[in-house]
Amino acid sequence: MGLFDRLRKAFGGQPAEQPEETSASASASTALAESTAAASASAADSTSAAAASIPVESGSTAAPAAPMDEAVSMAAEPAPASVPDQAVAASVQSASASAVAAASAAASESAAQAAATAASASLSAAAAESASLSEAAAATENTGSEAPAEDASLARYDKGLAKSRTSFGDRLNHFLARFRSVDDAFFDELEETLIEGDVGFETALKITDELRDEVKLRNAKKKSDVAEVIVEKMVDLYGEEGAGEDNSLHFSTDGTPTVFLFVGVNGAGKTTTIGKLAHRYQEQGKHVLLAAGDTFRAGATEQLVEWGRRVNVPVVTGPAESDPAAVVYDAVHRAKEENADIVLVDTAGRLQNKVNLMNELAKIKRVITRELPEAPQEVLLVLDGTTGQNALSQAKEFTKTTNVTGIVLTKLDGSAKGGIVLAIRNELHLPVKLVGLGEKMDDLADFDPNKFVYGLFKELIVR
Ligand SMILES: Nc1nc2c(ncn2[C@@H]2O[C@H](COP(=O)(O)OP(=O)(O)OP(=O)(O)O)[C@@H](O)[C@H]2O)c(=O)[nH]1
Ligand SMILES: [Mg+2]
Repeated sequence: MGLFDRLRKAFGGQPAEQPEETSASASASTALAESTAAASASAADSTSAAAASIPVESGSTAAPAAPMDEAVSMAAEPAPASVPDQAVAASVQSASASAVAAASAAASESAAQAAATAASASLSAAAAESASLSEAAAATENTGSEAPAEDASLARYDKGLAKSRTSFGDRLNHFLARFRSVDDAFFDELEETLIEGDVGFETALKITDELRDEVKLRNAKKKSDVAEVIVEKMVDLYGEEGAGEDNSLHFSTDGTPTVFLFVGVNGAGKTTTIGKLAHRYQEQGKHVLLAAGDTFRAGATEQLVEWGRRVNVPVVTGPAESDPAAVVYDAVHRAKEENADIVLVDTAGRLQNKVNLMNELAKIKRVITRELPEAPQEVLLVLDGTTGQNALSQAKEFTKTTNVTGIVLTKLDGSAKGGIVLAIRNELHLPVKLVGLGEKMDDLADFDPNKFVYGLFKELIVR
């Protein structure tokens, strides 16, 4: 079973045959439209259009939406592990809808928390049905003290991906509205639509090629059938490419301090991500140190020091324009002496030129490994999620010279280019490990691939 079917099984179902589920499904669409309305009126229109227009052709019947408080109370009852699929799916949908509605309507904190917690519990139950989803559930359990952040992230994913979802759904709908028959011109245009949707060039070609055969094979003529095959292909390809992918952050195994090195072009969000992560580990009671390895840009050290002050974590600094590797050496040395748990190393996004930057990063890495042979446990490439294809080219550039272990995708809260996640996996084969969902210290979430892809294609998966 491909990822598409597994997600549909976990999150969706057959609305027309199951009255209860139909109302849960309708409430999901309603909640989504409401949440988007809060962000932008025109976006809400197109989101409901995207939610309505494709399923209408598939023959699903509209049903009155469940009142929001009813949906919340449904969500408040976590599904037992052995409940049938349909019930789980209904419960997941309503819980997810409630979480979005509660968050977007700025309802009381506790309501949002309750809905998110219930959604997470139901998700775990539903996840037992599929291998990849149960991995996600296991990862959630393993995070232990990070669990509350994980729960709250469910509502944030929905909200954070609203723009990307609308943008992609719109594009697909506009495209489908233009074609009359499934011919060569159709596939050429589809290819362009997918590239514009930031799924990546190679991915767009691959999907279109596979689609030619699949559409013929299934004799798909109706627009809704073709749309389904398109999304199914995208989700399944994403699922296949992610087999064995490890989205977790790695820590030292021998009791020595863990070191995470952050790299990426200027403005991507390195310093901000370090501040957020420092906050996370500090809250967990870990001994955290920050290393101000960007001595090049004026104000960069001060920016990290300010983050350190805000989240109550010490920062190791050096004079302006001094050797960044010396600052990092000091930080690692201090971490060893103090028996610190984790060192987060900031680096410059730009030096005199690209070669200097790459050489500098290599030198910093050597200094770390000389002091701590297992470290750095992570070299995290920070990419600005609003830049789409540009982020992908940057990533290709960095990975040529630096041994990147994972991606941090920032600014998803304001991005319409969430589709870049498909391209990162399919073309770079690097795991996204963290996502930035705002500028504040709590606006960072562990990346959950299945929740993400569900958030991106929600209306097209849940039918
Ligand atoms: N909305 C939003 N803004 C973010 C996010 N992450 C970072 N930013 C903002 O992006 C801007 C640049 O972030 P920095 O952390 O300074 O980027 P940097 O990679 O350290 O940049 P240099 O130090 O110039 O190399 C800041 O205004 C941040 O507040 C995010 O997840 N969401
Ligand atoms: Mg910085």
